[in-house]
Amino acid sequence: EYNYNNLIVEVENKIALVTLNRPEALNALNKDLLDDISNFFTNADSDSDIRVIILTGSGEKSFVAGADIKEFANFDGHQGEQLAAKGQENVFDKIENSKKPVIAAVNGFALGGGLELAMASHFRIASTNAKLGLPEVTLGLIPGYGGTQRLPKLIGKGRAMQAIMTADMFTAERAYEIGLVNEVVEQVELINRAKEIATKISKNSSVAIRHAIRAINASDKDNGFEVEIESFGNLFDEEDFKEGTIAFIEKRKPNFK
Ligand code: CO8
Repeated sequence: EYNYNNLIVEVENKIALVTLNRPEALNALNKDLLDDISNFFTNADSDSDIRVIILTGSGEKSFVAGADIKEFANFDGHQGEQLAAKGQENVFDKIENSKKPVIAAVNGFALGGGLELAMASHFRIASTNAKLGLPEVTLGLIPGYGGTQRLPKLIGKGRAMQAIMTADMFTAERAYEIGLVNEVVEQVELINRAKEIATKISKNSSVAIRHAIRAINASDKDNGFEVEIESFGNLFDEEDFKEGTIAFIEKRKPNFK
């Protein structure tokens, strides 16, 4: 019943296992994949066959390696701001405000937009090989899909500052210690464990859970997301952004002035 180009959706026992599937780009978020995710969440909200959603990435290496750098490399400030604003509204906020619980099963790299996707989910578990980080400053950008807002909430402001400034990745073990992920399991066990948690949730009152999500999310709202989008857009007009993205595509280190 579900048909998406870049998502594999398997529904069983009221649990939807949603696999982001662009293995050739380590599941990077391009426009088509973002559209698929957005459409899936719209459909899932009113689908009585689905009580819990698990998000994961295809392959054994990557959850999501970020927004698709090749797709936005020649955007200007206006396009960059639009991209971030639309993405936040149509995908990331939609996930966070989903009526059905969303578990991110982080099976490898969760970088940039990939970590932002995991953070927009209601909670995260990870496999031992997972690596999580926000490397946008290496491209002359900042996180544009809510990362500046959600990372400090989850791990504290000082740790988030350091992670975003250094672009360092957290190992799964470290991510667990600081509360970025709730559990770490071997990769072969990851989906089973996610399904086990989902099954437990699916037996509780779905109307109560819907209200719990709404109440827990209610404490978050201020204008931080707007500031992030505006700064994100401004950076597209800077030289560093051109240098950062071109360097990535040319597989060399950027030379920031
Ligand atoms: N975008 C596009 N293509 C990508 C991306 C990406 N984010 N990540 C990996 N790929 C591609 C590579 O280009 C490569 O393609 P090809 O084979 O055609 O050269 C293929 O996937 C495999 O990747 P690598 O060969 O690089 O694999 P490695 O094992 O050597 O390295 C890494 C894995 C470390 C994950 C490396 O791929 C990497 O550093 N990727 C980029 C990570 C990154 O910087 N992510 C942040 C992107 S910016 C972002 O997410 C902004 C969020 C806010 C956006 C708001 C609106 C846009």
